[in-house]
Amino acid sequence: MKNAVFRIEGLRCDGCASAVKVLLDKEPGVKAVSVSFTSGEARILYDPIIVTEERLAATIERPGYRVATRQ
Ligand SMILES: [Cu+2]
Repeated sequence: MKNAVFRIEGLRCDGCASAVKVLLDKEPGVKAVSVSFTSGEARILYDPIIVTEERLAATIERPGYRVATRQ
């Protein structure tokens, strides 16, 4: 299991953060997600054998948000 922290640009409210969380929760291999509008961060616990960090970033960016940094 791996932990990723993504800094997201474009979240405008708690609803945006919730929408990103719903998308990430649907991704196979994702075990736990928290997305904070206040910090602009997504914290994701995932299985790197099932899903890649690149794919998670693409999922966040699909509705138009931008992943600024990953760690
Ligand atoms: Cu919003």
